[in-house]
Amino acid sequence: MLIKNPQGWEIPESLVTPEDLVFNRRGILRGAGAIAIAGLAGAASLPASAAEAADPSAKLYPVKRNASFTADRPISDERIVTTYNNYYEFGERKNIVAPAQKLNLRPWEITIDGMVEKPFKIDMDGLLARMPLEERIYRHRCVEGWSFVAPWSGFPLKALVDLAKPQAGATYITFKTFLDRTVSPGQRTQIFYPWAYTEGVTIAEARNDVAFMVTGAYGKPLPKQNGAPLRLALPWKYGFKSIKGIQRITFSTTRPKTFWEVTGPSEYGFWANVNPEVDHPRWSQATEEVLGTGNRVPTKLYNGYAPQVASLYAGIKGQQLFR
Ligand SMILES: Nc1nc2c(c(=O)[nH]1)N[C@H]1C(S)=C(S)[C@@H](COP(=O)(O)O)O[C@H]1N2
Ligand SMILES: [Mo]
Repeated sequence: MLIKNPQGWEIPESLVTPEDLVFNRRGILRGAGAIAIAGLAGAASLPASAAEAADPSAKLYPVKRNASFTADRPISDERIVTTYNNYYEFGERKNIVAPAQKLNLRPWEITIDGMVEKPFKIDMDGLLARMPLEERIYRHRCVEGWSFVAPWSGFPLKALVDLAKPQAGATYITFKTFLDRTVSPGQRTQIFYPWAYTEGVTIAEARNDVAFMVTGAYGKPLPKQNGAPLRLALPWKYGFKSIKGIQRITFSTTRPKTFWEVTGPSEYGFWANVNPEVDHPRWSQATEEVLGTGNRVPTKLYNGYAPQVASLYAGIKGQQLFR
């Protein structure tokens, strides 16, 4: 995100003691146990294919495309979208594909709590079974000034809100990424960040048609580096709102403090709606580089989704909607 970390004591990851090797004798024991259990499971029922063993949702894709969500630009190369990533849990550089593979996608439990009728946990495959899956072509605009177009698979966020049954007074939803220092080098060594990564929306935003939960891409399960097994896509907002690796969804009356708001309050806010006329404090937001094309093109208000979302903000005054 191009934030300069002011801490002089920040040290490169390569110099940090690999504490999982030093302290984690229990980790080694757990590893041995896991192999034994996998052996038993394998004897009982062999998985249909290696892909399904790795991700039991593989058989769900591809899903039917929803023709209401198309883009006025070509879909970006799958190779680009799946190799040029922002995922600070796995490093601050763009190529985090290799470290991200350490993330275990099963079991994956999502906690739904706060102001709901009854808090509950649901495992990823149970959630997938209950949600209406579809494919949408979405634009993505990073606050850093680059963009792409991707075919995401998933379900409308409002379907999840309905499943959660928020109480009448709830106004905000907070999303949190997994927290596991044994898996995430960022959470282990970049300790000045306010982990776990946190994002939020209003329930009105969540109920908008465009707000989408992503579980797949390019007709397949979502790659780990893109936020598997569950991420958000809010394409009218800067990319950092589209939180990856979601494990907790909390309903409240208070507005969450988000990861980037806490990290850089003078540069990043809660709303973060795309607006080419409101500059980032350190660069212009007027144009964007469309990944893979070599072109810079003008950025659009609400990233082109103004007809669907602008009315959400009609009543909001005196607040910084565009950073
Ligand atoms: N948990 C988590 N979610 C995250 C981020 C992150 O660092 N951690 N980066 C955000 C940013 S800045 C962008 S642009 C998008 C990038 O998504 P992509 O890698 O699928 O393109 O993820 C967003 N979601
Ligand atoms: Mo971003």
